[in-house]
Amino acid sequence: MVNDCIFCQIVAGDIPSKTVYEDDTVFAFLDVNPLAPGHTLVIPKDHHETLADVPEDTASDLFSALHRLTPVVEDAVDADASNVAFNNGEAAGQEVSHVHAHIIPRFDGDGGNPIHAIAG
Ligand code: DGP
Repeated sequence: MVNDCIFCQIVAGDIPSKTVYEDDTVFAFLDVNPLAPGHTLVIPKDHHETLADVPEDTASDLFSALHRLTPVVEDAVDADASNVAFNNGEAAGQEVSHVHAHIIPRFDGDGGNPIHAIAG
């Protein structure tokens, strides 16, 4: 755990969050500034800054969770599709330096592309 990392504190339960999913290595919770209903963040429990820093077995667990959670999140809010994206590094708009995937539900005709919004 990195003490000044918001997401490490969320995993530890020191900062409250709306938990969507949890297992031994992965944690998922609702984004505090949702771009759409159900906007979910999926993170490794261990602190790694970017995707390249994540050990391969953890990356596999992360992708497996994304694979399983994406349709669940879509169904929960009756979405038609979703954007699944990483802002991978500060220059790409990553504001929290604990690697995280966004699952952003999309609805027919909702317009725009939230990837532009999360990338800042
Ligand atoms: P990014 O720009 O990709 O680093 O996205 C960071 C996201 O994290 C942003 O959409 C807002 C979200 N976020 C930041 N702080 C908190 C928090 O304390 N709780 C929750 N649930 N989400 C947070």
